[in-house]
Amino acid sequence: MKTYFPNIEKIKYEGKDSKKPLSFKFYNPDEIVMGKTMADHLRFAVCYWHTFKGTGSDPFGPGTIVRDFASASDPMVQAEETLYAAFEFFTKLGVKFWCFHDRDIAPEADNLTETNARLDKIVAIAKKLQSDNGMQLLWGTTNAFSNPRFMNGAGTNPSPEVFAYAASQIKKAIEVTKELGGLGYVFWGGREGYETLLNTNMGRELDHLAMLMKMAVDHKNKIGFTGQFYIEPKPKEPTKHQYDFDAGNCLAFLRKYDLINDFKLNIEANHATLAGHTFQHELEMSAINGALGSIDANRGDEMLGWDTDQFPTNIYDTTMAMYTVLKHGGLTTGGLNFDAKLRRASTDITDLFHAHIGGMDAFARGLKIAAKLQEDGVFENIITQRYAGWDKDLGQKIETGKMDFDALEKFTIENGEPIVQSGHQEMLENILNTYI
Ligand code: XUL
Ligand code: CO
Repeated sequence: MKTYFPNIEKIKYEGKDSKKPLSFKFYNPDEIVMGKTMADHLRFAVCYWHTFKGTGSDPFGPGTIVRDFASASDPMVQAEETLYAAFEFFTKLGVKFWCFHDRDIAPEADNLTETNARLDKIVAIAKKLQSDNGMQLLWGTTNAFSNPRFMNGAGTNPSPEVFAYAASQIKKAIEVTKELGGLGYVFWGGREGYETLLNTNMGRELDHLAMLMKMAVDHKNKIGFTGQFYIEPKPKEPTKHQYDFDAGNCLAFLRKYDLINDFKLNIEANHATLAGHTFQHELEMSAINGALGSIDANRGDEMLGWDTDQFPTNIYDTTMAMYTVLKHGGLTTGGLNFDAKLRRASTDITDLFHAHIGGMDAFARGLKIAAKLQEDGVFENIITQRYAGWDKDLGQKIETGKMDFDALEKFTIENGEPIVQSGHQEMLENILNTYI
């Protein structure tokens, strides 16, 4: 069989003292952390679009990355070769999950019927490759943002004909996700947003988006797809105002349109920072609303205000993210999908391995540090202490709804000035650093 990575053997765990670049220093899949293997905690997934379709193109120039598997002139041959290369990559890297958009794996044809036939052909090969290699689809999705027909949005397009096209694509993408036994399906509102209110009826667009989601839920039930639906928040880019701004915004949308029980969130690190939040904030916001679903593991650049989609390397961030994930019981249907791309000048095929190895090691370290923090109850004990007043007389009366403004005023007049308590932030940061 043809190999696309001939000089690369299966990546092994060698421990932190290994000097071999193509090895894991911290990610040891079978190592038990808090009663579960690292592999089961982290559930790493490779994303198809950046890893196998990324060319390094940017607004200033064309692609720089040339791959053997993408060299065929016939787009369907190219799609097949890319798929074989992808499964060789997954196996050599040692991940169990992958994610894709419909258009990543099979090229569009001249009409939807032909396009769907192409997709079916590739999906049949993918199904066999999944079972031959013990791989699972973490989630599928549709690309309803690249084709110019979607320039004014998909579900939020001013033309119902485009809405219909988007719905047809989503229908098929959910069906192929089901066919591949996908554990989930993601809605990222690619061009669901707007540039100017001079031409936009925001209320009507949001109603339409909700209608599209409702139809998706109905179709899911109709065909018996049992995977989890996710919304992936992002505040801006490509449009100025993306409707799925952040976790809080998505949750409000889901509640308003009575969709809250049908969706969880797929939180992406770089989208969180674009929204002016930390990655951990978005995870925590999702979790406290029962909506922590899956994660797009990447990072932005502190100096740049756009979605740089870099591979995660910051141990502080991976630690805090895993701390929140562990605190809320871990990932169930979801996983850590590397929605991350190589820098434009990282053109070697080995760079793809280095990038993923680095991301996996960064999360493995984050997991271990977070587990230790959790086991030692470092912050939990301090937080419990900080809110101790709420477990006593006054706090309990307020929490259980036994007080009103008159009663609280009476209490305050009788008891005088409250005693302030320090938040001890610097001390806590110092403690955290002793763990990192
Ligand atoms: C875009 C992004 C998407 C989604 C899937 O910023 O993150 O790749 O993850 O459509
Ligand atoms: Co993403």
